[in-house]
Amino acid sequence: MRQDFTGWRKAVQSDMEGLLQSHLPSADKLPQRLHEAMHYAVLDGGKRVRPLLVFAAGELFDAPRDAVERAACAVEMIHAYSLVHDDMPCMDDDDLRRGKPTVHKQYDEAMALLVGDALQSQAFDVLSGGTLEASRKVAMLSCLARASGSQGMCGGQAIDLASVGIALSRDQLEQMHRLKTGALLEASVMLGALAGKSLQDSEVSSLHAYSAAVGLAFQVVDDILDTTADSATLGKTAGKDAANNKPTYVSILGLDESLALAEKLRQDAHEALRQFGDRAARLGELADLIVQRST
Ligand code: GRG
Repeated sequence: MRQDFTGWRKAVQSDMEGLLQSHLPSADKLPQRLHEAMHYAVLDGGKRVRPLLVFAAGELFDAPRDAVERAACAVEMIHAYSLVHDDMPCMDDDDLRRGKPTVHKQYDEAMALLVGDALQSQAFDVLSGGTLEASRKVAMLSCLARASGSQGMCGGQAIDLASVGIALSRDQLEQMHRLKTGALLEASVMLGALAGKSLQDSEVSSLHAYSAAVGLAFQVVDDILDTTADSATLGKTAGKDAANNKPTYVSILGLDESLALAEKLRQDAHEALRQFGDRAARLGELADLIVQRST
């Protein structure tokens, strides 16, 4: 019988802790302080949304377990690196992440820089391992590289940094978020799929439409939570966007329209999965989770 969604989600989240630990260099290996700080950044925290997307897409396309696990760890390492760098004084300058002091607060700035750099390299090393055929691995490596680089997450971050105090249009805001947050969420779906059986063009299109909807929904909800939730619930500083004079969906559309947009995107995500039928139920449930989350 199919496992219920909450049981499945908790099992993946719990498995991820051991998997990430096993794919990180041991904390007692030289240089111990760097390895310890990498563990601090990655383990014991986070919702693991990106790994959940990898696992759900992997299930849909019958991907081998080891390849799915490697992809899930790789994408989470890239995500953790982005959070460490984003929190640094040269970017968002934050003290709290995942309910703990940020890496540059717990260690120091130089260590935070190195932790991010090393996690990025580690992600690609993990993804290049395993027994999947080489052509598939290359496709997955390329997918993750593009999503993380200047035409994906880093590019979105550059636009974000340049937009402080500037009145962005809704389209400009959307473009920034599609790169900054959406690209890695989309890569999570595509990595799970690429690890499995060959994809037809129509399946690729549906997965892109699904990922685009959940990627944007994730950010709209992030903006909503930034204004409606407190720091203790979020595990990060709430209200930062307004304090930093950053454009958000709530500042452009208002709260009610932002909530309606998140719901519309949730429905778009389900619509995009239609051709897969019940086999894509997990991805549908993840779209619900992303929109209905409270942290
Ligand atoms: C520094 C290269 C570089 C990129 C930073 C993703 C990012 C780009 C910055 C994070 C800043 C931020 C708060 C973005 C909003 C959306 C987001 C990615 C939130 C954090 O992701 P969650 O909610 O975090 O999945 P957890 O801790 O649950 O993994």
